[in-house]
Amino acid sequence: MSKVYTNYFFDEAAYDYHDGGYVPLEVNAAAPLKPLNVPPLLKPDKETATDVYYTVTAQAGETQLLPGAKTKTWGYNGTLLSPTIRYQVGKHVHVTLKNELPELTTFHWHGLNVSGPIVDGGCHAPVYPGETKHIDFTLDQPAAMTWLHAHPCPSTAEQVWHGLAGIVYVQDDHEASLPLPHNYGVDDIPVVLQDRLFHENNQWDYRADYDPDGVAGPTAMLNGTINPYFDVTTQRLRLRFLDGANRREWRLHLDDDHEFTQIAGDGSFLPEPVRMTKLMLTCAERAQIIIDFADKKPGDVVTLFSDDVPLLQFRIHEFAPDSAVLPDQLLQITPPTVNPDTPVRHIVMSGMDETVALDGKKFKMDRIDATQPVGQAQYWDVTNTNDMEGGMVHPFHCHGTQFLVISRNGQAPYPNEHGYKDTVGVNPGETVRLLVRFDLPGVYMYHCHIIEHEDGGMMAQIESYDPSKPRPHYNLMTMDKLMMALSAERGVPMDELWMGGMDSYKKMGMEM
Ligand SMILES: [Cu+2]
Repeated sequence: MSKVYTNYFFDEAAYDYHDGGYVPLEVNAAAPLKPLNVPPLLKPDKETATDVYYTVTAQAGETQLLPGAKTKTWGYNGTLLSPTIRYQVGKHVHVTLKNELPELTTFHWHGLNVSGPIVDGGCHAPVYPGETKHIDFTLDQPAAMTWLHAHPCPSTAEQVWHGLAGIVYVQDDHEASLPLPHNYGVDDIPVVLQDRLFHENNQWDYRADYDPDGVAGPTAMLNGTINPYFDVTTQRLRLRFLDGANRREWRLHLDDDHEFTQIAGDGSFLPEPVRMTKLMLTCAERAQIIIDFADKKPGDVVTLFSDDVPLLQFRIHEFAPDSAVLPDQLLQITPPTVNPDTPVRHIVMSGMDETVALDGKKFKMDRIDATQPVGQAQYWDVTNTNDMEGGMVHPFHCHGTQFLVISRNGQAPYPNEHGYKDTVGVNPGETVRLLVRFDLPGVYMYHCHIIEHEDGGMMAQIESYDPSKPRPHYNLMTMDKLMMALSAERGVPMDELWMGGMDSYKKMGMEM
């Protein structure tokens, strides 16, 4: 690992700051510097040698984000975001899902290889207000940082905007054996990158901010902290970034182009560490990096930026020297073999604003768009047909699997996407080849992760099936059922019900 990469890899012409509706980040002068909030760890309700039990409650509340009035927010087991959940591979996990919100929600485990559509928690798994549901699963996948978020289509974007997102670590023995910072909250820190617009009285107003190409705000919010700093007390710091924004891309770099090392992406460690000075994340992507502050002394401050806007200050304190060296190989990946008779699946993401579509269609909850035998690897060629001029990077995400990125327009993938991933940014005019295998039968959604695009219909679903068994019947959600429930919960007639994504269907004259 000798080369240091100094670019963001993606096509600059497609960056979000070229959009007409782009909302530039600005430092919010109303908020004083505050210590970065590090979410507490979620404690199990009960744990045995083989099983562990958790409760996750979606709830509404108020959070002190800016001086003055508190902001009305939603969260899991708290008023905003969530405690960090840590799942151990091989352990049987039981989760009680409680909904104390005024309306239905779902609990989607983004990046976990769990069965769809119910345990996965997409749109087919509503938990109604006041209701409690139980799921259980055993994970068999590499160590990674994944996440939990609400996914009731087409109201996913609004619920995530309210605060329904949280960090989920997947841990295994291999990770524990690596010479990495492991001390949660001290040198192993998750960082959820989000942005919001504060309206009168410090409130958020999703509908007022609505943009079919994705809602953004000028104020960066990191783990629910505005203007954060972090006290560095170790030579090496491991940061686990999640782009938890609805639309914003984050182009991260440090003062003076201080070097850092990426060790993991969405779904696993990278096979080899990658040294870099710049890191771009598209929506829902994750990256774990290690910063080595060996050349810094107490009193120094190192700042993390996105483009030219400061996000987070690292205040350097005394630390003990750390001589640990990263291994040249972090993870061995053996790609599954593809049967030469298996056709390549072609997937097209097209459009902008209300015209967004996947394979020329808008999402329909009770339509299964594709099938794939369980356990069988297949190439997926995912194309973004936007023009480079005025087009955008669409982050493609698939539920229930971790895939490998094989190529971009026939060329090698970016140096930092050789590990398992579940979300990949596709440039305008580009075809990204993925190698996809489902390990569990079920129905899984795949979509653009600009959340307003998925709500607006840039989404489809695939059934992974066992060819040796009769095809199961899946009880899929319908738009009528969803709208009747929401109309009753919100106390508004059906024809006055508003969800962001609906506009995109209506303007295109399409049924949901
Ligand atoms: Cu998109």
